[in-house]
Amino acid sequence: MSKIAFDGRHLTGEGVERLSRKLGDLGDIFSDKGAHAALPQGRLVYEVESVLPVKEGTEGGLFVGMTYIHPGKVGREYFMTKGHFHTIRNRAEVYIGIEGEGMLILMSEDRSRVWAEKMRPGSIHYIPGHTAHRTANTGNRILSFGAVWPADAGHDYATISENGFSKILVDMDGVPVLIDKP
Ligand code: PAN
Ligand code: ZN
Repeated sequence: MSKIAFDGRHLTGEGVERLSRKLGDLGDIFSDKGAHAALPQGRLVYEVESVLPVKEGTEGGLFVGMTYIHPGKVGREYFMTKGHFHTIRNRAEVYIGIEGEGMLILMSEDRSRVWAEKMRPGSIHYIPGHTAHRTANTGNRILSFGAVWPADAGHDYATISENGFSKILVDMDGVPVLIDKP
């Protein structure tokens, strides 16, 4: 029997690592700096639970994780993850929508193309290599999804922290729309 399970709310079992990201940790990702500064910096934006059955960097190994993004907005921009490229750029990943509604936002390595896929319970998303990825909660309850990625992929957050994505996802009269970064 598997030692790890998803009980509908959380990953349970041995060796589950947890991290949380609050508004105060995410000052560089939201474009409306004034709106960001006006919100409580301790507010929880998302949590990640992961299971790393092999050592980070193991070629051929896989990691599995769950992400839970709370509903909310910073200005017109939805609560979202930091986003990253994989350090080994050709490493792909799979996301599976579990609960709530959101958008997976993807950007090509040369920044020329940004596109989005709708996430909902049961949706399956293949994130190709060389593609930055982040997720936004566009609904009014928690968005949760599962992820599986290669153990040697690594996370390059710096490139996104410095330049962001070339488009941002904003609420336009209740509809999520990708627009050029202001
Ligand atoms: C996911 C992400 C998770 C949180 O497991 O790490 O959704 O997003 P950030 O890592 O961008 O904060 C994944 O893509 N792993 O590779
Ligand atoms: Zn990833």
